[in-house]
Amino acid sequence: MNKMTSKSSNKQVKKVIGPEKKVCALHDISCAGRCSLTVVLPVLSVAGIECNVIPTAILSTHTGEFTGYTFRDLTDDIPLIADHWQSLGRTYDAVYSGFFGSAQQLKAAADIPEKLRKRDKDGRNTTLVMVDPVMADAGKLYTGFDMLFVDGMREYCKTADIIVPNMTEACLLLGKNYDEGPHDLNEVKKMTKELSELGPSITVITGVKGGNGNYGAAYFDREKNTFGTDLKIMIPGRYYGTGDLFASALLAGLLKDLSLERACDVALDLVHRSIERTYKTGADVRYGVDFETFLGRFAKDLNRRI
Ligand code: PXL
Repeated sequence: MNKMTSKSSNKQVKKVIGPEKKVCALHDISCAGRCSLTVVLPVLSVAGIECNVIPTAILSTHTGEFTGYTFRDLTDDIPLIADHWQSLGRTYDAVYSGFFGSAQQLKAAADIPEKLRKRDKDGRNTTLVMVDPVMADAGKLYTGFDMLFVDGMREYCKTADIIVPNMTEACLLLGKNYDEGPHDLNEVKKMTKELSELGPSITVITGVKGGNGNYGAAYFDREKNTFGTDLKIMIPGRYYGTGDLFASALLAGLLKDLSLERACDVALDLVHRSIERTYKTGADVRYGVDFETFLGRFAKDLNRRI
C-alpha cells in the first residue's frame, strides 16, 4: 500500500468509528424467565451500546405466575457500585432503570444520575435518564408492591427525561382508575401530557389498546409538542418481559439518534415479532418471549435510515 492510500483509508476509519454509547442499567436479574437484565443486556449489546449493570436484586425467576422464587435484595450494593464507578470517572450516555424491589431502593438509587452524569465540553448535561416504572400490569400491582411504592415511584419519575409506563402503571402514576380498554386515544393523549407534567419531557405509554383489536404504544414529546400512536394487531395472551424488551429497544433507538417515532416503531416491531413467534411455537409464556431470533433484524433496522 502506498503512502497516499494508507492516509486516505485512515481518514475513512476515523470518520466511521466513534466512541460507543454507554448505558448504566439498574434492573434486577431474574435468572430464568426472560425479563429485566437478561433482556436489557442483549438488546443494548446487539445495538452496539455498552451496558454496565447495577443489579437491584437477584431472583431465581420473575414474580409473575411463579411461586417459590428466591429473592436477594441488593439495596446496600447500589450506592457502593455507583460510588466505585464515580471514583473511576465513569460517565454514561443514559441511566436506565426498571425493577426496584422496594421504596428504600428508589431512595438508594435517587442520586445515581448525578454521580454518573456525562457533560459536553460546555458543561451541559448529556445523560438521558430513562425510567421504566415497573410495578404493575393488567390492572394489578406486582407481588410485593403497595401504594407507598407507587408514591415513591411517582417521585422518582420526576427526575427522568423519559418514562415508559404500561397502561396500568400510567394510571397508578396519575391516580386514575385502570381501564382495560379499548382506550379512547384522545384520553391516552391527555394521559401522556399529564405524565409529562410530572417532569419527563418524553412519555411513552405501552399496552394501549386501540379499536379493531390493535395494541401498542402512544408517545408524547413536550418540547416538540408531538403525539403519536403505534399500533399493531393484538396477539392473544399475556407475555412477560415485553415491557423491558420494548423500553430497551426504544432506548437503543434513541441513543442511535432515531426519531422518537421511528425508535418506537423499531421497538414495537421487535416486540411484536417476538410475541408472534412465542404464540406460534406454543412456548411456556412465563419464560418470556422469543426475542433472540429477531435481534439481528433489530440491529439492521436501527442502522437503516428511512
Ligand atoms: O418485566 C418486569 C419485571 C421485572 N423484574 C421482576 C418482575 C417483573 C414482572 O413481573 O417480577 C422481578
